[in-house]
Amino acid sequence: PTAIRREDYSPPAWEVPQIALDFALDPADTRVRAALTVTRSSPHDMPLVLDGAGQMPLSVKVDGVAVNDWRIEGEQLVVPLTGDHHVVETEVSIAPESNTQLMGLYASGGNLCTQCEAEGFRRITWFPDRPDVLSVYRVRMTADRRRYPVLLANGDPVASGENDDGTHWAEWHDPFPKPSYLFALVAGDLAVNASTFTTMSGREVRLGIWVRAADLAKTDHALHALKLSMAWDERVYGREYDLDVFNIVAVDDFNFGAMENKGLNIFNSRYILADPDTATDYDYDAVAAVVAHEYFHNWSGNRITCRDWFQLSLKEGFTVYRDQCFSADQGSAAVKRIEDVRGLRASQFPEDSGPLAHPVRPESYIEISNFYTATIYNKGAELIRMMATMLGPVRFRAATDLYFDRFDGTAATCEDFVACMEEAGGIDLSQFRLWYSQAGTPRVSAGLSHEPGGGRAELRLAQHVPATPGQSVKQPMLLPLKVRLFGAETGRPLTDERLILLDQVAETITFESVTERPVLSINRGFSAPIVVESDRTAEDLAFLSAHDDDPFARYEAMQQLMLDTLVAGTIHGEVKGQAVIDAVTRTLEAEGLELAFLAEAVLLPSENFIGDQLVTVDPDAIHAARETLRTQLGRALLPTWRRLYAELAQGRYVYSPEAKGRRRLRNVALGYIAASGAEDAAALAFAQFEAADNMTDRQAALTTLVSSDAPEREDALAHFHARYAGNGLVLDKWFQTQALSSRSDTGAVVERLAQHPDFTLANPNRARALLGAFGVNQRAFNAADGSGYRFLAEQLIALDRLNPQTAAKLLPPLGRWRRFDAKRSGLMRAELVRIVETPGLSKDLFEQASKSLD
Ligand code: HT7
Ligand code: ZN
Repeated sequence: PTAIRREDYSPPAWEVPQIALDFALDPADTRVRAALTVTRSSPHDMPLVLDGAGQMPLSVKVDGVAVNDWRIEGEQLVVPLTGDHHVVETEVSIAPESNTQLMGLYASGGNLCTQCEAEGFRRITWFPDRPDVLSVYRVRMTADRRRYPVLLANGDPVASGENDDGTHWAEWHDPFPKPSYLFALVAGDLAVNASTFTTMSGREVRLGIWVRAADLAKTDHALHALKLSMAWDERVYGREYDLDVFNIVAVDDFNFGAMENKGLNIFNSRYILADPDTATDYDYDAVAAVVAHEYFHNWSGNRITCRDWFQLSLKEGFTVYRDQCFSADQGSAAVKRIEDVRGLRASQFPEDSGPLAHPVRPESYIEISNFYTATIYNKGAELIRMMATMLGPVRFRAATDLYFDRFDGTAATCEDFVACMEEAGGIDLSQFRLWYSQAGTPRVSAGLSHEPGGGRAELRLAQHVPATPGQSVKQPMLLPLKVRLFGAETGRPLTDERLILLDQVAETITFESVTERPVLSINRGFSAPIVVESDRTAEDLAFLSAHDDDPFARYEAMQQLMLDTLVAGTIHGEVKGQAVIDAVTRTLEAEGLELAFLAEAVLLPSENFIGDQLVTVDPDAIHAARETLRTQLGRALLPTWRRLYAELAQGRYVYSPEAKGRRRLRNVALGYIAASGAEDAAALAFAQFEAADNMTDRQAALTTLVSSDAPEREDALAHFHARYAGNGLVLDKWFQTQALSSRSDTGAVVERLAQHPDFTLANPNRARALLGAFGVNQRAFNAADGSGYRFLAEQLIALDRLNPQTAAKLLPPLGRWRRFDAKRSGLMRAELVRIVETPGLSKDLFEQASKSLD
């Protein structure tokens, strides 16, 4: 397969200002007729080149006349044209029911739906399937009336009617020019949760969330989140919704979380459906965040789209930043920041230090679907956040206003966005642009010295950006670091918070009038997505975990203390946990901290994150060290955990920030009671499992039991499976919880689960629940005999035949081979070679596996 390179971009030779699509929908044979109004974009003599995906045109007409001088080149249809304006018509036949890739038009749960980003539209009809060709769409659908009573497409409905042959039809029109990746249609038997929203200029928008009738009661939370999002975007960014209707459809088979198609968002049902019995607090939050994310794309993505796919972070990074801020405004901003940073460290940092590292604006790709990554999304969001930090809220808003006004209706670039930040923000971002082009997580070393007599403190900072594939030499970056000093004796702040813009390889910052020994609080709020290596002692970290006024920095100090303890324990085989025990004790006793914050603060870093700190990952030693510290914490604080467990019990389920915090801390307490080895732990967990009136508590109890040897384990799993038979989203939890178990037999259990009648590779959620969770279970996946590697490789090869995108997304755990001992490395590489050499492999999986071998 060949690579596409950013530097080869050239504007489209032909524009398509309008397209009329006519679908005769049928699962086995859908006829698609497309009429493209095409315009030569500049003086040239190039033919019209349309993208397809192997389908044969049944007919081609130019200006109403059938032609036969067209040709197929590779996967493209080439049509010679003489004038500057023509209407080109094509007809194709496609079979949605056999579309297992879930790209283009496909069937899910008896309904028909589309997924076009990034390059799915070419699987529907011939078209210049690139994001910088913007067209006004008119869509007509005809389908069996009984089987597909609901017909939806982008934009506003224009007309509908019935035919004599049992079919009916509907026509939709979207007045906003859009790229083909935002096209969508849905035909199905669906029920709607309908409502309205009045925009800031007083227009009434009809809202609809469409699901199968049995799920209707689970859509209120999503609908509420949609209204909150619409109001938030008006208030915070001045952005108003622009069509008369906004529809969301939930489907069970979906390659991603959701899709922002103009006026017709299509969602993975896991990000729409929520009720207390089936969705955890985490699920509720995720539903709201994804609903907001897709809604916000209406401006950051749809009104202003991307010139080419190298600019993907223009819409994704900015939209993630917007959804993170939205979620922060709904509850605890501190806890949200902690969760986001934890996610970044779990998914983006490993990507940035592994074989698949790439810049936020990549230079080349083989398969664009492989670039919907944590780097594009989450690191991209951190870039926006750093610019917002440097500009401050007023200038940042002026800069986004400028961006939205200047580029509305166009396909823009990351550079366009940064230029607006620069212009309206009045700052020079030349060096900051390196964040878009240089991959790798910068590392900053920080050393603080103090002259006790002179009252001056010096902070020595040095930065280093590690080499990444294709980028061996790096330049120093512009790093916005929020810093503050605290007095070691008094616990009081000695300075204001300072924003240091580190732009050199090394720099010394001076603080005057520092009257007592200072302790350094750095990268407060995680102001830059970097790794900080400081000379702070365990006492300093414990001190900050008790006194820092920035909640993130306080959490961070505790995490660092735990991490240092666990790394030392892994290396030396002995875990000296007293400092952590003392710090956790003080944190739990501190006044005025939110319960959800406490729950985050006292959780140990994950085994993977500990592994990321080590030159060679020893999964068994890491597991042992972490379990030991968990046990020490459990035992030392057992009375506290028991008190919290009792005190935090609540009456009937409510979903509120306060109630969520209580549940979260109570379930952390349950985990520590179990870790202590208390004899009643399994009984306590099982009682909670049985009595729970909500999924958060039920799943937390199940998680505790699934990692234990208690006889209640099997009972709970059987109960859970029986209770939720037929509920796919909850069965995913059943598979996932077992794949994440810390028991030593997890590898064998997962292999057995892959043979379970409820397991299928055809549903991406199910595949991710088992294989994705297993891949992040560091100890189980990295079994010394290589059985985990072999199992994953076999599953991915099988999955690739059905759904290459999903297979490719699950490959990264095999790419960590450089981090392990020689035996494990060899076994992992052997599986990667096996994958690469598989005949008929997709370019998706080929790209991921071959890059992982380099
Ligand atoms: N913009 C959407 C991306 C997406 C996608 C990408 C590849 C394959 C399938 C997909 N489904 C949706 C989602 C988002 O970021 O909002
Ligand atoms: Zn997005």
